[in-house]
Amino acid sequence: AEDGYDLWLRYRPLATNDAAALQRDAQSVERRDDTPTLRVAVDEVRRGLAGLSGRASADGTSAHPVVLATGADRDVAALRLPLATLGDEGYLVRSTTFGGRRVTLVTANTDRGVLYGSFAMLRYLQTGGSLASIDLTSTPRVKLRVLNHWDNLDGVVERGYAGQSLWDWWTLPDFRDPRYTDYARANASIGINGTVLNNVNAKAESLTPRYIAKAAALADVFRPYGIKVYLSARFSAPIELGGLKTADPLDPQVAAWWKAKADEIYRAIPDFGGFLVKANSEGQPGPRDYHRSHADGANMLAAAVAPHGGIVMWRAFVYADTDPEDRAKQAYTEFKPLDGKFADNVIVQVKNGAIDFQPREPFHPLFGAMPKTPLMIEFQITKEYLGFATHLAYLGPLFAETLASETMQKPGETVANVVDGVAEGHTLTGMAGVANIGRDRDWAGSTFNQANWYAFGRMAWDPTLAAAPVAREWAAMTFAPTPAIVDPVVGMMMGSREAVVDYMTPLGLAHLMATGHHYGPGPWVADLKRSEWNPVYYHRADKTGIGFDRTKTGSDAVAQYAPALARRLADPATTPERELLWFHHLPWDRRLASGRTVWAEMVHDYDAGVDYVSTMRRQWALLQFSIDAERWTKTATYLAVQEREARWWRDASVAYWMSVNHLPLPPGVAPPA
Ligand code: GCW
Repeated sequence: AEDGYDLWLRYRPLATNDAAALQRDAQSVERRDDTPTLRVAVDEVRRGLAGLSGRASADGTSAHPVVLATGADRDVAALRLPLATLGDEGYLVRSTTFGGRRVTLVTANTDRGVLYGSFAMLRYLQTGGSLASIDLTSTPRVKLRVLNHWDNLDGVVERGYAGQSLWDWWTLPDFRDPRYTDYARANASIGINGTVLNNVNAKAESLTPRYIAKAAALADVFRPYGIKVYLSARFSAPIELGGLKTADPLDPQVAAWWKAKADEIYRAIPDFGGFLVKANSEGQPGPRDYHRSHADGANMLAAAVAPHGGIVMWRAFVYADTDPEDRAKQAYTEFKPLDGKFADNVIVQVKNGAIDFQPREPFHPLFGAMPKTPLMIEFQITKEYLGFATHLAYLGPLFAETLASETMQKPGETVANVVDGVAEGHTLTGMAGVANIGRDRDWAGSTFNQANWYAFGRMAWDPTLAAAPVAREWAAMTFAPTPAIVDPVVGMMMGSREAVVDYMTPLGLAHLMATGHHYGPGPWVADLKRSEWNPVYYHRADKTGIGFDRTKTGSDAVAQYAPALARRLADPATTPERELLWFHHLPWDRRLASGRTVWAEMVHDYDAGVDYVSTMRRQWALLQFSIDAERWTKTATYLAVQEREARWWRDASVAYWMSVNHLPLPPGVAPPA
């Protein structure tokens, strides 16, 4: 059955002519060396070619075999291919003459590169390419392309909407569920090369010998696929596990404890990637508990893993309820002065925006503001604030919008240039995505959520990719490479995130979700103990106006951006309307570019969001006989849920705003039926 388990690696037979060509030309696959990675690459290519050509197997003989070989191979070396620029992970796939035969050569400097090239070749075929003219080459622009699993040791996934954790901690390390291998295949196919196994809200227990052994078993499964394992570290572990009285990073006993712990982990996992740390945020322990800086904390851990080549990913997502400063400013205030103070093997992990994974946020002001420090970007793939698993929201446009944002710190500098290291010449670069993966048959809770995992991987490989071509690839691989399917599916996807923005948080509003779980509207909530968790903290609506004044007359968060950008954002007239109420508190009757007032524009956006979902439902209905029943029906059902809930969002929000502004519905808007 088409239950979505195969993700975008379905390998169903291509249309007749293409399948026939593959049967003729590509029925044998050879590898010129024997490494675990080349073995899994050959298996994947055989599986893919057999599936796409409609043959039972692809290990017969053929005139044009596919050859997998690294540049170390003598025959490959003789071809003098431009491998020098490919680095450790780039690849080259080319139709060429090799040892007297016409072959499709998949090559690279390393076997990992060959694996990525193999997946690239399959993707090319799955999206309608033909081997006769194949000529592909690509090198990742970002070094660490990492999933962050917020998986707890009891199997519950924080903000996970696709079932229990994939990791069965009870049966590890002995039982290596074949699903772990499929997880690795899916990740390798999109270039993901690291995975943090446990939640950033970490338990010290994950660093005990028994959990290290479990992590080591997973690392063994992932290794051939080029994927390294990382762990989230709880900063107070020396107290909880080591019996020390303190976790002060400058205490020699504490440093020694971490060093011994790192040595222990590396004995079990020689290529362990390192630690991810959430410190002094939302109740987590950290160096600030001892009046030390985040750099002191990060550097102490970095010293423990440095002898083994490990790194520390230190999160900048910090804010404190005791701090009266605008929450959007606190991370910058804390981290900007630490620029240049971090050890070489530390990378600071910064969320895409300054609050918290909202449907839309302006890019985080730290990007471009810490030139001496490698910064990695963190996106949320799981849709905590965008309708969980049920709402269809393709996040490619969200990722791309942030990455393409100009920091204005230097001419032409974008967030992508900071992330890929080009801006400052950093070589330690990275992109993290909070995984949306669980034990559901379809991994991600819905077919369309798989696209967000896919897009994250593709954009981590190349943060300059646009959202639409990535969606096209995914749709072709996930359904079929025919325009009759790809065009309408991509059409639905491309506006879907904007629709969520429209029906949840139009015009730059944010954090209006019902509290705790973050599902459904709650703009009226005002009674939480932590004031900065209350939606009213963010929208500040009253009888006269709405929005958060982040200019000089307010929190002055705009001053955290480069001067030229700060000037632009200080004036509502030059602030992009999509971020208007993020930066400004404006009267309800202020006129916008459309000629409508702020109030009328908001209502207009709510309606547009609902209408978009209705349109997606109609478009999907037309695809009923082009898509298998199981995936079609589940998606159709979810779209119906989304339409109902988009109305709920609109109607509840509009009613609440009316209770605050006492304005009538704008002219021409009919009250809800
Ligand atoms: O978005 C918030 C979530 C928390 C999460 C936190 C973080 C892991 O509501 O569940 O905790 O962000 O990113 O640390």
